[in-house]
Amino acid sequence: MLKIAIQKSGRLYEDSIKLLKECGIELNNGNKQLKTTANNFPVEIYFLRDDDIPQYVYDGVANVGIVGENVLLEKGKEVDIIYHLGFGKCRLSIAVPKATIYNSVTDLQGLKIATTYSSLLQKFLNEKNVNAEIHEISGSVEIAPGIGLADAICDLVSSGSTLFTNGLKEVEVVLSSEAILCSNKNLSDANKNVLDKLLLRINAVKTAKNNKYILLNAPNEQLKNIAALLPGMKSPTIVPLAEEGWSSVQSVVNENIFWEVIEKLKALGAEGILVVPIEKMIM
Ligand code: PRT
Ligand code: ZN
Repeated sequence: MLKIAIQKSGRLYEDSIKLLKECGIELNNGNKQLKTTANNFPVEIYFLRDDDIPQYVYDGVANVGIVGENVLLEKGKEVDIIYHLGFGKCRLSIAVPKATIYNSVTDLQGLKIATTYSSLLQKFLNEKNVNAEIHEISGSVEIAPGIGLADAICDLVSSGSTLFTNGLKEVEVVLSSEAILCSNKNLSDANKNVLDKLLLRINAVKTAKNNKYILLNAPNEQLKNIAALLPGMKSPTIVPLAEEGWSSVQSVVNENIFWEVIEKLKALGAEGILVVPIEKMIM
């Protein structure tokens, strides 16, 4: 049984559950309990505060965990990061009141910075050779400058609207973060085996999301050029159409180069282009 720790509630909860579901893992009986099992995969899911997940994985109470990289690195627990999951994206940033003149990191010298991430902030300041006073607080960091508690803050930012509404501006990024899957360093062979199966599924889900299935009609004289644009997983499938001189081309195209490829395909005379989402993709 592979024990997986996920956040009990909060920003990572929904995406963690969704990922397990997309991996075909059906959890038993709801979520508001401490733990649950799946009826079709040998895992046990522990629902925990995100701050506790690194410790639990380190201790081996859970074998693996889904947690923000920011939390894991702040706690400094020696566990392996095995997958960047692509959700819960944010950055740990330093922000100062809008009116503060800020040119470079040396402007932080001597300031008082409020944060819940004192360890990551201290590391950043050391790397930059800046001496600043870290004031550790447990929450509502963004109001610290407004109430005279600090000159600057170091907190998580995603859209930036919290900083904006509190009259602050982002001046340094300490860390870019997203949810990660981390693992205890000493997994049993049986658990390694389950983890490998889980990783294969996660990979299939994530790769599918980054790719689209594409079907189009191509004039035969351009088939070579069009096929070169669509290498797909091995090579494109090419089938002759009933109409002489035309073929149907089917392949897979990466999201990152998608529009660029579409423009080129059109320029080469491709017609009737259909783009279809892929549910799972196993390379
Ligand atoms: O109860 P528990 O301890 O488990 O949860 P929590 O309240 O400590 O954490 P939670 O659920 O708020 O966040 C969990 C994880 O989500 C974090 O550790 C990050 O890895 C990730 N994440 C992604 C974020 C954000 N984006 C985020 N924007 N965590 C917090 N925020 C907060 C930020 O602290 C600030 O208050 O949102 C505000 C800023 O958001 P914007 O959009 O206004 O910039
Ligand atoms: Zn927390």
